[in-house]
Amino acid sequence: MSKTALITGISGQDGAYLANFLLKKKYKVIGSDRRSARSVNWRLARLGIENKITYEEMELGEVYEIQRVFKKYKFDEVYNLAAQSFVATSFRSPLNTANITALGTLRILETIRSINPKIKFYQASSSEMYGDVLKNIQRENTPFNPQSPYAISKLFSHHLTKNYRSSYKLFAVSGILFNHESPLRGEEFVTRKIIKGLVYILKGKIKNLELGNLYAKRDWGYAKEYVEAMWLMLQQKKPEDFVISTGQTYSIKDFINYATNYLKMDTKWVGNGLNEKLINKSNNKIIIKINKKFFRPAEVNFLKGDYKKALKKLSWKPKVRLKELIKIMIDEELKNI
Ligand code: G4F
Repeated sequence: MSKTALITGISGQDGAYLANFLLKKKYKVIGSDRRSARSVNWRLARLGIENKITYEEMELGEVYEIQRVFKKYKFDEVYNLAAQSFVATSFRSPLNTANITALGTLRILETIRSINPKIKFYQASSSEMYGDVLKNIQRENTPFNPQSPYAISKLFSHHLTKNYRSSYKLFAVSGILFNHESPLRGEEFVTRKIIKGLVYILKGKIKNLELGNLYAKRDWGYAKEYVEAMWLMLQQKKPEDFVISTGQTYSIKDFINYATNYLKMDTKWVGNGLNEKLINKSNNKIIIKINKKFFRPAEVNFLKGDYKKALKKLSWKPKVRLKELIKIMIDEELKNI
């Protein structure tokens, strides 16, 4: 018999890829979102699956809405991908971030515990929880040191998932996913902002792009591959948490250099600090400049994850590395301009 899965945050990048993956495995997919996001299904449309999903409006701030949805269907698996997921916004909206990204998880876990404790639960934990890192490669047992209301909310949900697993014997797991990108990434995140910006500059649609800290380093993988790891975690005999990453780290500046290289833009960096700029060598025009409004009150400077446990127990490993990921994102951006 086919399984039924609930994906919260269905309209986001991971929600779309996971829905596509589960549909291929013959799951019945129920996708939920908060009201305002419901019409934003361009990602599902891009994957050609917008008519294959059953949509439910479910505000994670409202426990009655969650209970209503859980009473209506018999879920085998629940993937909690919904969150206020933009780190910068969490500094401006800490209460909303905590209510959705932290307490939303508590509302779901309480619902599972009271309505059907057999449901398998996946929590989208984040490498942001490592924050100001205490080890130069981060694993499942590396201590956390979160640096934003977003990361603190994710850490609450991470510990809560563990706690419900040990206290109530739920099959509840967290995937600690490092940054994962794709052509379906929101335009506010740095990778898509850079790719879209450079393509628009090349096509003469905009003059230049403004960014914040160019020296933060991230472990960037391909989102389409990462959703398979989420599913694999729920197919194990024993519920356990896993790091999902590439094991490689690059700065925002490296990312820009690879992208301009692939786009065959002849550029050079000049100046430093807030005056650093990327110049088009052929006409001396500014392509990228720094705007301090994109700096965060506290930054996560370095992330690099060790996916060895996932390789050993899930037989999962990343295939797409950064240069290939940039190529995928640029090719799709050029196609859809
Ligand atoms: O692309 P970002 O906004 O992603 P961030 O903050 O690493 O978070 C993402 O990955 C996490 C996984 O580790 C997720 F949990 C989270 O939900 C989200 O998906 O920023 C990446 C880096 C930061 O250091 C930021 O300061 O890029 C730097 N940056 C520099 N200029 C910028 C910009 N980030 C954005 N968004 N916009 C800029 O103009």
